[in-house]
Amino acid sequence: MTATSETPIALTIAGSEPSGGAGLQADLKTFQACSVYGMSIVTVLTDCTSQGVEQVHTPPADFVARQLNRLADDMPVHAVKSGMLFNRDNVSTVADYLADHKSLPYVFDPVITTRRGERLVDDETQACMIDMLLPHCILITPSMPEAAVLTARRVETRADMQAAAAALIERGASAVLITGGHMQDPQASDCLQLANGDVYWLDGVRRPYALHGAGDCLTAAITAALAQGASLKTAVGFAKNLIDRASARAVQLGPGNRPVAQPALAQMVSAIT
Ligand code: PXL
Repeated sequence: MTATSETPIALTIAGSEPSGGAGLQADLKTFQACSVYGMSIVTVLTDCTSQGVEQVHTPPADFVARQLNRLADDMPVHAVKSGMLFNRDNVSTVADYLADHKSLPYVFDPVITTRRGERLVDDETQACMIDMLLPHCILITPSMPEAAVLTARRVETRADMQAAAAALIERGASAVLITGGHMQDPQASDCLQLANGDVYWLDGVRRPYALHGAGDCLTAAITAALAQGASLKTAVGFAKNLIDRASARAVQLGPGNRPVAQPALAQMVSAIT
């Protein structure tokens, strides 16, 4: 279906995260704060809390495809992001959808490691992500550990980030944003590299506490801005500014990592737009 409607609509294809700091719940809250109508396809159910994920439950693959196909026939979509896809079936379902919607801006958050760098997907699923999803995305947004796994190289310094981004462009990505939250540096700078080789550093402040879901909210804010017609560079700059502010006001809600200040997001959007 061709995207029409006055109302910008963004879709997240992601996992359920009950504590609401990450996953599709955080995506929907971010879309809402950015004045975008949010829709969600649930890929997996997790038992995630502020302390992390212990178990993942996968619905039947044909039901994920069914949700996506019914939605595609029902309402327009102006931008889409994917989060935790977890298995090969979900990856190929998303790839089929994207092949049918070639002009739809797609932000690919490759959720393949935990915050601590532990692998969440097997080698086959990871290879399918690269083969099937990378060619469709307007932007891929790995963290430093994810960029290291995807490119099989060390990603510890700014130079490493730039080299890993170039390697992902080489493999077919249109643009790469490597988030710098894991950098051993007082700054938490993200590296944006475009297909023409242009590199932009987006500076942010490292917080003295661990965050939960900051990357999800960042990619959701990028997707929301794209749904509203922003250029990629504008969308990334807006989202980085927004999530940096929201990270500064992250509150300890559970015993584990802190979600960004979601209730204040809408007010922060007004302050920067
Ligand atoms: O923040 C990555 C992430 C994405 N999606 C789901 C998650 C998590 C991290 O815990 O649970 C469903």
